[in-house]
Amino acid sequence: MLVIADVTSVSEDRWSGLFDLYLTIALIVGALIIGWLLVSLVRYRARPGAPRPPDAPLPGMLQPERGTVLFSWIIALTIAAIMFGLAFSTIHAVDAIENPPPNDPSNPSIHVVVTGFQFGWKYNYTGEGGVPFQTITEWTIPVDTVITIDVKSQDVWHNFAFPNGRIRVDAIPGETNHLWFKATSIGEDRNACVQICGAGHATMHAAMHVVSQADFKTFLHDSSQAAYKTLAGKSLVNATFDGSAFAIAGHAAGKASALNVTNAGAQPATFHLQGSDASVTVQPGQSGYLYIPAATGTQTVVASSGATGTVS
Ligand SMILES: [Cu+2]
Repeated sequence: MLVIADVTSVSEDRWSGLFDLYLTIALIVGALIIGWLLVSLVRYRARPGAPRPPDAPLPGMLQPERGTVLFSWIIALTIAAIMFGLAFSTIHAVDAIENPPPNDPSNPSIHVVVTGFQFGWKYNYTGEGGVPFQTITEWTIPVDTVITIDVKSQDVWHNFAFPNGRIRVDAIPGETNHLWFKATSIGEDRNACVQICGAGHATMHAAMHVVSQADFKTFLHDSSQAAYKTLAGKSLVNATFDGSAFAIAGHAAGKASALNVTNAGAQPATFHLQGSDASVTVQPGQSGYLYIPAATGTQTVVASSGATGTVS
């Protein structure tokens, strides 16, 4: 059975509050206009033999002035005040949509880059040890986690949306738009393109799987291992850490590489590439991967003991 995941974009009441505000104003204005129209239709209808109203305009004649200028000013200023109020609350809501809450242990977050193309969506993740991997027309996210996304397009204008989360954001070539949201229950949802973008627009769907945080860890691990396996087939660099010194064999000049680190020491050790957040922790007797991006010159890998090795 398909369970639709609950999605919170910003604080739900903020969104809903804005929606209710616009709906209420629209209903009041609509009722006034349609009501006045109906009253006028009945009250001022043409009656056989009735005299012509004295101020009825004749062809070629300017509309005679009715009422007072003050009344027009009151109407105009009221409308302006309402528009200012709406603009103010909308700008605040848009700010909240674009700025995610700070990432801390009590409020974990992940980052995904979403790219629209004719006709589908690509989802770019950063995996374990910093390795990039991609899923197409479907993606997986953890529940109760802030998902920050960058939205891009590789060809024409698209619009990334999921109606259940009341979320949509333009995907524009050459630009990056930002968005964050949180799924609050495990289940499925569907992303769609809501900007007509060509012959295949109607098929531009993607499945969104909201899974438990443990299942997401497994997904991230399996996807990272698969990405390293592919990368290792093209460029593999081996390294051994004996607890104090760090030796790296092979080189990776100018191409992205999988660095396979073996921990020959007696303690668990963590390795990271200088200048990057990505790291890998390797238990004694085990090995793990660290991603080395394509770069020219020398790159330094630092072990938690402080020992360094260089990849050139
Ligand atoms: Cu599209």
